[in-house]
Amino acid sequence: MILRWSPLLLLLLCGRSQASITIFEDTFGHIVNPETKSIDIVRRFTLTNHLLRTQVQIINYGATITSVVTPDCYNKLDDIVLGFDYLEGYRHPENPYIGATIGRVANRIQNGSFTVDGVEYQVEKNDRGLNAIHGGVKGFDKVLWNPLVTKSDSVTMTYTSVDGESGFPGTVHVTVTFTLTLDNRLIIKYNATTDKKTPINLTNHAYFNLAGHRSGSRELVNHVVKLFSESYTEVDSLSLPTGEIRPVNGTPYDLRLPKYLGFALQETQWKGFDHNYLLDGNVSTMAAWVVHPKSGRVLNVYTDQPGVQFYTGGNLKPIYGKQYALYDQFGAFCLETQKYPDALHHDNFPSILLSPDETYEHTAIYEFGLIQLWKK
Ligand SMILES: *[C@@H]1O[C@H](CO)[C@@H](O)[C@H](O)[C@H]1NC(C)=O
Ligand SMILES: *[C@@H]1O[C@H](CO)[C@@H](O)[C@H](O)[C@H]1NC(C)=O
Ligand SMILES: *[C@@H]1O[C@H](CO)[C@@H](O)[C@H](O)[C@H]1NC(C)=O
Ligand SMILES: CC(=O)N[C@H]1CO[C@H](CO)[C@@H](O)[C@@H]1O
Repeated sequence: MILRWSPLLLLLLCGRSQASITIFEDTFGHIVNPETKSIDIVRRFTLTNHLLRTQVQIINYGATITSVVTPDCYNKLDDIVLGFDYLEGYRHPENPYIGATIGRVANRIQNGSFTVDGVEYQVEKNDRGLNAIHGGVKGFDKVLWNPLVTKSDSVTMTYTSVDGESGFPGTVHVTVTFTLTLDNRLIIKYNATTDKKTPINLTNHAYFNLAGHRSGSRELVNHVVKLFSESYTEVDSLSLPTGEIRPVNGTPYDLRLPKYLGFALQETQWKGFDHNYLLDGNVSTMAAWVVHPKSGRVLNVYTDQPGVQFYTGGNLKPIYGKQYALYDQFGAFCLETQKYPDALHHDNFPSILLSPDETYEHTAIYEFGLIQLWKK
């Protein structure tokens, strides 16, 4: 009998240990603790799916996804998320939240002001001095989280945001668990509790380019996108929701059938996408499907949240990322699962207020796959 070299044979030879997920921990950088002045290690966790050759890296600064390496149809590995090689890149004030966990409130709060039970709160207006965005100047993306390897396939990060941080009421305990499964799903589970009523809705800001992080807009336009959504929340010229929920039908934002992103972007007259799409909030049904036909890479997104922000990187300014790759406008896309933006000012949007007797829970699943070129 002639033994042919096949993945199955490799699996048999290498034994059961290869059909597993492992976690490796190392040092990504150092940071001076602002209170104690002691030096804290920024830890990096590498989750590897040995069977499907996928590797996800997460650091505890900002509970940030720094790298996602997956094979293409030709078995060539590439990193498909934007990021930086060093901590300085993530700490830079102009880092556009690359890969980070966003909180307390993802997206914009108009004027940075809101009312909870008759009390008015003013939070930092860090969006052009007009609105609050992504939790303030020092949001959850700019703090060191407490990491814990809970299982052989999961890393959990916790953070306590004290009462009054960035102007928000209540001490909030937040937990984010990243799990890589054998079938190549990166599952992100968030939960949070508070001791005073406060707005909460968290997300992750990974920027994907399935052709590889250095491929830029040249390849972004070759992605094909399908969003399982019939409607979106309309925004004004400052990207603030008007409160209107519009059907996608007849608009450039209709992605109910697969569409080449280049064509879709052209239909928006190159204003691009930065829109919140309404979902049914069922974690077992697909929310988004993105394919890069040349490499064969596929990204499927699932969530229990009522919305997903589809962003095509229109505001990306030229910056150098990993391995001196130049990231530029329309060089990547984000699919941020979330409650609707500026929900605090729109009674018709699902509430984002969390009470002390409740637990905020949110699941987002990013599933990495390949298109099936040949049917068996
Ligand atoms: C925000 O400020 C503008 C200008 O002061 C005002 O017209 C608008 O009503 C404010 N919006 C909210 C939601 O407070
Ligand atoms: C929140 O997440 C942590 C870590 O996964 C878990 O221990 C805890 O039970 C969760 N709480 C709830 C209410 O789900
Ligand atoms: C969610 O979707 C699954 C699969 O389509 C379906 O079986 C289930 O009934 C749905 N759940 C709800 C609450 O609609
Ligand atoms: C629309 C929605 O689900 N809003 C939720 C925001 O978070 C709080 C706490 O989990 C929930 O009670 C709200 O229902």
